[in-house]
Amino acid sequence: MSEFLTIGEPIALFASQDTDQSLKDALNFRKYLAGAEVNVAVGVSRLGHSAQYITRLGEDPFGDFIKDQLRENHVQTDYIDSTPDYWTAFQLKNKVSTGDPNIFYFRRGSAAAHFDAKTLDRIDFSEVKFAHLSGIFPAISEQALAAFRHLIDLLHEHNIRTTFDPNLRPQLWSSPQKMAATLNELAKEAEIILPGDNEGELLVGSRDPETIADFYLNQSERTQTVVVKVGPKGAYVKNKGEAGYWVKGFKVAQVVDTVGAGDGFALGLITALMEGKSQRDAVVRANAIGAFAVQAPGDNDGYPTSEQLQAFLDKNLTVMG
Ligand code: KDG
Repeated sequence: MSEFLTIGEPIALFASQDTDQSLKDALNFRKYLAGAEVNVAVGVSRLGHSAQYITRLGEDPFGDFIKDQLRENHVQTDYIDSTPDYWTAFQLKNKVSTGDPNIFYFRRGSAAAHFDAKTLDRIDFSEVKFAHLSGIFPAISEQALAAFRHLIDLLHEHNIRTTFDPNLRPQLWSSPQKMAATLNELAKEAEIILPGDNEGELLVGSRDPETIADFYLNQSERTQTVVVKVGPKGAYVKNKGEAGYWVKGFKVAQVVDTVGAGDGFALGLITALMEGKSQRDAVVRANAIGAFAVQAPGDNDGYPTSEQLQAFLDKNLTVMG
């Protein structure tokens, strides 16, 4: 039983230690756990909430590594099975002094892409308060997309509040049009949508936060809130039938790696809402965890414990006034 659940593809990440070297030339790598949705599960658990992560692993050293990492991070694994027939995914990431790193995936035909939807029928939803969905899992195969739709039906049946992060990965889709059409249709099923302003261009043809928010609020009865992530500037929030508002981001001394910030944002929002905080405070926490994430080299190693988060908020909210 858990308060939170998510489904995704976990990845063994090899992050280069050689600054500004191409992936071809880099020689030194460190291994981490990655994958957008598993990042969220790890961060939710680090803040003291029970989190269930659903996936399929290969019976291989990466699968074993991921199981160990989940155990170390106290993420529940009741709905993870493994198969000898397909490999667990892995990826390479380079280290850059500015901007976003290059990422190369080895994930086509992975174990998670062969996820068995029957696993979902075993889920105990009785304690689940929130589910987080992202646009990556439905992109990895038709089988994963069908399972994703089945999970959405189950979440609706059990009246579970859902966040949806489009998490664009154009390399996983046959065309940008197919990506936008499928993700916008899936977004209709979520109460809260978390796009980035840079994703707006491909999804709704605009980077303007209000235009993006209005698109999603108008396309579905179910969607009540859109929170558009606008990098270090913070986030633009709009609820159905209300005027939008901004929540300022936090300044960070040094950006080490931007990957994982969006997942940090999602888990900050979700945990705060699960704890009954106001929406504005939840977005403040979302921005804060995004700031933690960009200061660490792995995708989820920078996420804070509750004590670290509180200390950061005490210090920085005073400074911001
Ligand atoms: O959001 C961060 C993730 O993107 C990263 O941890 C792994 O690229 C990844 C993916 O597709 O899940």
